Amino acid sequence: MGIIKDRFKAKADEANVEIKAILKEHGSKKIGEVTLAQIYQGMRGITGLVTETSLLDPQEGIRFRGYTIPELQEKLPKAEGGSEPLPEGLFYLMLIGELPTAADVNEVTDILQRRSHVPNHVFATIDALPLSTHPMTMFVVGIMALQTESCFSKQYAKGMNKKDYWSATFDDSMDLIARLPRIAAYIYRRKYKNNEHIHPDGLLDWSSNLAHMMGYDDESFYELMRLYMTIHADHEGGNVSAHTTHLVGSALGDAYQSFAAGMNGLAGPLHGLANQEVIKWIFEMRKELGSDNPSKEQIVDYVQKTLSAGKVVPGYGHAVLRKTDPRFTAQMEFGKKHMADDPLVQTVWNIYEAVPPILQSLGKIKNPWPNVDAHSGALLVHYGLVEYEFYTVLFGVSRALGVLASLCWDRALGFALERPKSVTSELVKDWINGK
Ligand code: FAM
Repeated sequence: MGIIKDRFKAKADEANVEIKAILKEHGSKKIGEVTLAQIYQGMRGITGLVTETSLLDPQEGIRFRGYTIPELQEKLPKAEGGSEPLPEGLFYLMLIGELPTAADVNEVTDILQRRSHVPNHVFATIDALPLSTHPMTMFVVGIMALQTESCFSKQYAKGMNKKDYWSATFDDSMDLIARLPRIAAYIYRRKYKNNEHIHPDGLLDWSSNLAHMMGYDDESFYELMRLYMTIHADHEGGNVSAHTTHLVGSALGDAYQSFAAGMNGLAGPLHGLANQEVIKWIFEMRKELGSDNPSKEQIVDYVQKTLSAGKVVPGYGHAVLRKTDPRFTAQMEFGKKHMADDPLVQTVWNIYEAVPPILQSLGKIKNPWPNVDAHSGALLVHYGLVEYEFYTVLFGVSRALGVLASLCWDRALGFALERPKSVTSELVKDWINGK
């Protein structure tokens, strides 16, 4: 791991000098105002974090270290014969801040292969849960059971010097990323495939190995997994899973504790669980309408019914985006290339035509367009991965790449305990009355 760890340290040392100078010279520069509405309504638009790995523009969508998803698809190294980026390359880019060579990506793949051993007590802990347990609960329990392996916590207990926090966090993060596919596949095979497990294949890249251990060895499914693991990896620092990981890490929680907390955030229906909710909603729609490929008129009626029942249309809207999510577009391109005649994928495209005008007509929805979750399930179902309660686990495996690269940066930049101020409505009233 030496080369990549040394490169990261060199980049972090440079950044520390630069940021120290910025704060010395401009630390008191005001960058925004806060209104009462913002502190009562989810802090929308309040800039309060620094996250180096990616930046989200409301109109343009996500850029990872300045690169859009199409640019990543063009510039990141690919597997032999593949056309989708290897997410190991995106992890390198987010961590180091430079595009990786093919050799760099192979180095990351090798490191993850070598560090992927999962102690048996982790599987025994997952096995202690009832089979009916939600896969995300099994996933978080598995991550916490792995916490016994944390270098950071062991070294902190021995009196680790704060200048070494980054190094222990780097080691834990690489170990955790390496181990997640094994844990995810174990959960999938235990819950859905009679507990029949498949050994990892040491010749496969990180995403393909996950697919292989789940029991999916189709080359185009490998390609889907590479794309899936790339586009879900990061979405700047304020989304619930990234922010939670960062927050718990700011108290010097180790990578396992921090990421487990972030995954509980991802399990929320308004965040990562939406990817299962989308497919559940479409399956319910198809069942009620008695059709595998409902017409646009039928879809419009069903959307109205969903809204009248006081429910959200899953996969649509976003707290920051104000246009179609480029992660949706990347998936639509994949669908057109690999499964244009799939009726479920066509239904996703018909929903994309029907829903935005309806949401726009409500007047209250700031973003009527699809987000990443609106398309992901239909692609997985095409390959037979129909167990939609598992989908957020796949989202979580991918999100580890971004939030753990960020956690390494948090420790390397010596970020302090995060502690924003809260107020009471009594105090708010005093402000309003000029007291
Ligand atoms: N369907 C119905 N109502 C919606 C809606 C949707 N897709 N999106 C927003 N609204 C409502 C929202 O509930 C709120 O209603 P009330 O004023 O009655 O409470 C109103 O429109 C204003 O909301 P907003 O300001 O436009 O959106 P928010 O920033 O509050 O919320 C989301 C953003 C993502 C939570 C919201 O769009 C939503 O619930 N979408 C459906 C769930 C979903 O797809 N989540 C996944 C998001 C994805 F990016 C991810 O994290 N994986």
